[in-house]
Amino acid sequence: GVANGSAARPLFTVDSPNVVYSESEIRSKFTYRTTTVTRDENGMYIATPQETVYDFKVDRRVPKTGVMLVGWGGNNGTTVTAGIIANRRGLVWQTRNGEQKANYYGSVLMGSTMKLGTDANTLRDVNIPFHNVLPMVHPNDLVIGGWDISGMNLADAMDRAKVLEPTLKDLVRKEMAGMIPLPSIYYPDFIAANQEDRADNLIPGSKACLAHVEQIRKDIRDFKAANNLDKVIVQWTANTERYADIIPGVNDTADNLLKAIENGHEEIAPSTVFAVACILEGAPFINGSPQNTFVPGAIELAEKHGAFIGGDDFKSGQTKMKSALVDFLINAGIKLTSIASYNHLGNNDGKNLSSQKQFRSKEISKSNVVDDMVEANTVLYAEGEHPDHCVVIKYMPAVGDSKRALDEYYGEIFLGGHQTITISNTCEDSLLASPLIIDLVLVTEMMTRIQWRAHSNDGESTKGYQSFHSVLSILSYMLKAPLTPPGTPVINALAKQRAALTNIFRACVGLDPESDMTLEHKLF
Ligand code: NAI
Ligand code: DG6
Repeated sequence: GVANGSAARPLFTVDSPNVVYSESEIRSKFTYRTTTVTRDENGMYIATPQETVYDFKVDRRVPKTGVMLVGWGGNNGTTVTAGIIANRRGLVWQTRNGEQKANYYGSVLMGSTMKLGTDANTLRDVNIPFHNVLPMVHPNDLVIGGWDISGMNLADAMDRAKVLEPTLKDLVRKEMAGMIPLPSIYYPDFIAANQEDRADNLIPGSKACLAHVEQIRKDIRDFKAANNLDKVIVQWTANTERYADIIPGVNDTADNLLKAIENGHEEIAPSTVFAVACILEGAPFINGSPQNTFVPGAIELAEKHGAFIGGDDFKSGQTKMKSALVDFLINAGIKLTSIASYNHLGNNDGKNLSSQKQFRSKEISKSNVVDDMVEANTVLYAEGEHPDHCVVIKYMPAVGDSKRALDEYYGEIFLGGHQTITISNTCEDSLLASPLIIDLVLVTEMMTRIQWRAHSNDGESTKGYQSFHSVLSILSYMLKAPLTPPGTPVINALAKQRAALTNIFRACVGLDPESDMTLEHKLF
């Protein structure tokens, strides 16, 4: 591994017998405290505190990491690429508001902090950048590449996207003109027919086959070798596909999926072919779009190979607000009874989503995001009761990437009163999504370097270290429809998702979860 950038310089060490540092590792012993609930014969709950002791092992050697984007020439692909170049080179450009410096605003890891603890003297919080909690890759050091069915170079593609200021584009144009997406696979039935005119950079063949899997694997290997990389993470930021039917014998198990690809079955989506190639190649694969890329066979294949996968659908604007606001309202005891969510946008994503089947994929991922919060509040909602919830998306070319999201939240307050909250949210969609792409890469890469083992009660049968589950639900904060290990619950509440990310990172350096009790300020 190559240690580089700010990632190599720790900001703190933990002074505890449970934490041991070596040149290459941080080892921590962490007591995980939970509560198990049962019921007695009268139906009374019995809550029993539980403790499990885990060892965590973090590889401190920061690898040289590459990211390959499927859909590299799209709005997100070009914007995140220009953004990383701008940050790496410390660019400053003129706008009508004055000078603008490159930044990573909108990235949890690069733009937010975590409370490390309380200052021993002043009793004030000591906060450190999230990025410095564990030895992470710095986004400036990422090498970017990828595929697109459009062969346009990234400089022209950035013009096509109409997201960035001309003054910034001028500064990155030369570097981006030399970036040309690799040819990709295109099965026209999966994306809108209105995308056909940009499909000029194709690997031959219009349905799944093993040759496609092999070509993608080779592309990853070649990219890794050409850039002298230790690791490659792949992300789907290509067009939203329609849902694939789940067909027994075709995509329901790992073996059937591989056979179906070999037999050229027409129900295997390009994104699933990419996922399979990445799983077989050992490159983590994240799906930033809403379709069901991870059919059961793909999840089983990832589990079999111990490969990391994550998804689905970047949670950038309307849904991020929703998963924070609904959590707040329902936890405030307000009975939300309807959520009307309307969007219009004019970029290529909007054009693709103007087709019914692709819209349907997005409608699903945008609609299930309040279920866990509603279900958790048994005071306000009877079993099976739900607020009305509808999602509308319209294509309005004139507004380009500047998406408008209009939401009305309507709820019942004290004694039959009502509260109506309306939100109008306007912002460049790709400027919101790009930092999420970065966070997803950084967290995923970090997860490849963390191992754990659980202590058995007798200490004798403690098994060796292993990785986290293949399905990285720790990525939930960045995703609208979080994929979780089969049979485990989906958490949509934004605060819980952030707490999981924060506290897992803390555990890896032997720090307890941030409880926010601040007893030191309350008990004198
Ligand atoms: P875009 O339409 O500008 O870019 C998609 C790119 O994918 C295009 O360049 C297209 O040529 C390419 N493409 C299509 N099929 C491909 C294939 N099989 N292989 C390789 N390339 C292929 O869209 P944008 O705005 O960049 O969004 C990308 C995806 O991310 C969409 O699915 C969108 O729904 C999703 N998303 C975007 C968010 C945002 O805020 N911008 C948030 C959440 C999700
Ligand atoms: C219209 O909603 C287009 C979509 O692609 C979204 O802009 C994108 O999925 C972001 O969604 P959200 O709900 O996180 O703003």
